Amino acid sequence: MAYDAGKPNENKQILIIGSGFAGLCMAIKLREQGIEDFQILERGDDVGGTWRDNHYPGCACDVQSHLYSFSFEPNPEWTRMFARQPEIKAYLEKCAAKYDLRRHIVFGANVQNARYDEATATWTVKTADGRSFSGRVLVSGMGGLSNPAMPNVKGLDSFKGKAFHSAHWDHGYDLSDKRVAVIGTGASAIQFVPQIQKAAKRVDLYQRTAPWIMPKPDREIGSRERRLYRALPALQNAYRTAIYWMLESRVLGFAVNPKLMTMVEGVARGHIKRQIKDPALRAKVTPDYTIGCKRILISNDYYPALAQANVDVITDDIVEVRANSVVDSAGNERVVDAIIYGTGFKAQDPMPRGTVFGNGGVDLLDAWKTGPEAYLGLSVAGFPNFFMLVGPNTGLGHNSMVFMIESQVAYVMDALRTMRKQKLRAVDVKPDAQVTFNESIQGQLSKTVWTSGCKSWYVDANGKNTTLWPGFTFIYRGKTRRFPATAYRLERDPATVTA
Ligand code: N01
Repeated sequence: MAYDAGKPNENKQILIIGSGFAGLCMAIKLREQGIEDFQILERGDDVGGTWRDNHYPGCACDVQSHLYSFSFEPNPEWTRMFARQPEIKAYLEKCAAKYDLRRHIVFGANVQNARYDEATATWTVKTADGRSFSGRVLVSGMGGLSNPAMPNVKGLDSFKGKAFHSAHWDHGYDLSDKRVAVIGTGASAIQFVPQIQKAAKRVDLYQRTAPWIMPKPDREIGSRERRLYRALPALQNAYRTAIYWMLESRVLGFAVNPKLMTMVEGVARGHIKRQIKDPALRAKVTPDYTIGCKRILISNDYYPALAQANVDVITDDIVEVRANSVVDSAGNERVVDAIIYGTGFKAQDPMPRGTVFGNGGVDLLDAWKTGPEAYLGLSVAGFPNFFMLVGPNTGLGHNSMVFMIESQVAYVMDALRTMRKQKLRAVDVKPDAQVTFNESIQGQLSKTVWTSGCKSWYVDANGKNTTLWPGFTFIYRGKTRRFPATAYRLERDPATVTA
């Protein structure tokens, strides 16, 4: 049967994995085109993706909310320039309600694996509870940062106190008067450390690499301004556009002329100097790599929190965790009640082995011998009708991911239109199109600040950047505006082929 966008069907034509920004955007655009025969498989019990899972104290967006929201669904009610997690989660819930998406979502559907069957051109998805779903087209909206990473430290399991990852925050655990070890100083940790510092008796902050941190241009959005946005949507849109171009201009430093980053570094150094008086602490938190190589963080309360008497920044490596303590490479053993892992996500391993199987039962990881890669970050040769939203090399270090997601969803929509019009049952990107595309972006990436010599989750163990888009997002938008059928192997539906 050819893909038919018009007719609702008992057997779902499209399966979407995940109901975060990506999965919801896909579903909204399908419904806008009158396509109802899709199902969203969601492992959690609510929508929101990363904004449902990450609810640690202080969790907020580090992209301005006017831009970190759907272009077609502006929210005049944001109460801050950089909205906090509860507001972003509420925004996504509101979108799900407005577009009546919940009836399409199967909650508690934790995808174990997805297999493509060439004979029937069908994807079959199995969930952890033994259920099975099938569809012609599979869209992954799983995101690159959904599986928490734990450090590889001796004795981790022997710890008898309280321990949790920032993505699994236990709000039931009262940190008052507790001695807490925090491992990691990335985007998540710099948001929760100032919050827990106020309550905890001690915070031992284990910093492996100091992050570069810029002042956060955050402010409240008062009721008058919100009224204005409600009355004049064009005004909010103009603001959004201005933010977009302001953030986009950062590509000039990141990817066009990394020497420009020296100016930015000056601002970050000034931020340290203004907020930390102690020279020893200043030295500890000053990074020794080019700014921008790792994600630039923004905060106004992190450095002041580190300067408090109950915080100790420890730069010696952790060598062992014992039943009630953490031991560092200088031989210090510090007794703690709790360990909080701010150790990030498995960004280099977005789809673990055994998850996605394409033509001939090939595991996606076997197709990815030199690390994750896809044509436009969306399609992988040998994996027909499979589209990845927020796939390889489409992450950003400088602008809003929602912009990339909308570009990708537009591409998938055009792919579906092409399948319907041309009566295709399968589209499979040609290997040479994938190779040419990836050679081109790897060439561009080799000249960027992200490969200037630091260790970050952007690059894998071999120094290959498999996560970031190498330049301007409007270029990506241009490339994804149309589904390029000539780059794909097209399979006509046998039912429509006449003798
Ligand atoms: O994780 P990270 P995150 N011993 O990978 C350290 C997004 N995000 O959860 O730098 C000691 O950045 C590790 O050290 P090092 C955003 O895209 C967005 O904070 O590798 N330390 C690092 O300091 C972000 O980039 C928002 O040397 C160890 C930290 O753990 C991404 O999520 C908010 C260690 C991990 O930092 C991930 O952020 C929050 C060890 N063995 C997050 N192992 C927004 O506002 C690891 N580390 C949109």
